[in-house]
Amino acid sequence: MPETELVRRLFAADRLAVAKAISSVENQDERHLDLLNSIQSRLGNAYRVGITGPPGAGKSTLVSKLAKSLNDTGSRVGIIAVDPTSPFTGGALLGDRVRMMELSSRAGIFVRSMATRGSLGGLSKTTQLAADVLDAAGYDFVFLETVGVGQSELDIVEAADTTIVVLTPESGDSVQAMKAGLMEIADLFVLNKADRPGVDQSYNAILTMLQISGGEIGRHADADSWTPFVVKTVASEGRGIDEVSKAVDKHRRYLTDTHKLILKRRDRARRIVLDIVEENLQKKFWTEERLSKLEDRLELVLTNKLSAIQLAEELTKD
Ligand SMILES: Nc1nc2c(ncn2[C@@H]2O[C@H](COP(=O)(O)OP(=O)(O)O)[C@@H](O)[C@H]2O)c(=O)[nH]1
Ligand SMILES: [Mg+2]
Repeated sequence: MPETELVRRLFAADRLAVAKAISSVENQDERHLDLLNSIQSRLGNAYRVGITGPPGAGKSTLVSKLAKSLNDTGSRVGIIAVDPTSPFTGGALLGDRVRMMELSSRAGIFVRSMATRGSLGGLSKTTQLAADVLDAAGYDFVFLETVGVGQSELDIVEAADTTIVVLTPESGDSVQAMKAGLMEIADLFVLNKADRPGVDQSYNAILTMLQISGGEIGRHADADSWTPFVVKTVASEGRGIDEVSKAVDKHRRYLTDTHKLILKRRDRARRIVLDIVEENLQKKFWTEERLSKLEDRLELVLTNKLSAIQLAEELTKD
């Protein structure tokens, strides 16, 4: 498909064009820059929601239920699932596939799973650009699902307007979440698997960690700071999905009313420019000559004749 044709069909939300455009940015092929330039004027309408949390917490289940519910009321929804933990193995995958196929059969829902290995450049950048493609194609919501295990995954959800952290009553979930730095990034907590024992303890543990009491949840409408919601759900049965939708909507209104959405998007744009500049500089810097110099001189570092810092200085000096 020639590029102009691809863009035309992308704007018409042609699914094949959407898929091709995402592959193009994912692989950074020869036309991806032209493509990104062409879609720029169409960006900014999609609302981006990041979903993270421990593996198996029910993120995919929640996202698919949310997507269906939003689609039922006329919204078009794009989903990007990034799974850095073995995307092609494991028991959960078959379920994921089935769920995705079921979702993808709806005209207003587009699902894309992104491999993390082999993607060039920063994963968070690739994910954002893929979200841009969906934005340009007119999707009203873009969900970004990722396992909350490391910094790069956190970067992905920070590319979102609203970030949902999914936890379960399973032992230690909230402690793990705190360790992984998930507590700070959540605008909204979903305590999923509320059909399991220990829900109330977990609920209270989250409130304690957030240092809020039940009465304070959502008490922020015109305040300058946001207090995260904690919503209990049974995603597999569709329970609590509407509450999650409402909470996302409330956070969205909060961001809009306080003009924080525009600041967030400004930060995001800055970060992506910084990422790309860094990548470009690296690409330019690592010439064959410098790479071989690095290899040659490493011997000196290993024999303690030169420190790593000195070698780095040598390389960057000329
Ligand atoms: N009991 C129970 N199981 C659930 C619930 N939500 C999801 N599950 C199941 O938990 C497993 C993992 O769900 P999945 O959405 O793939 O989790 P993810 O790894 O966080 O995306 C699946 O077998 C789901 O059917 C829930 O609310 N209650
Ligand atoms: Mg999943």
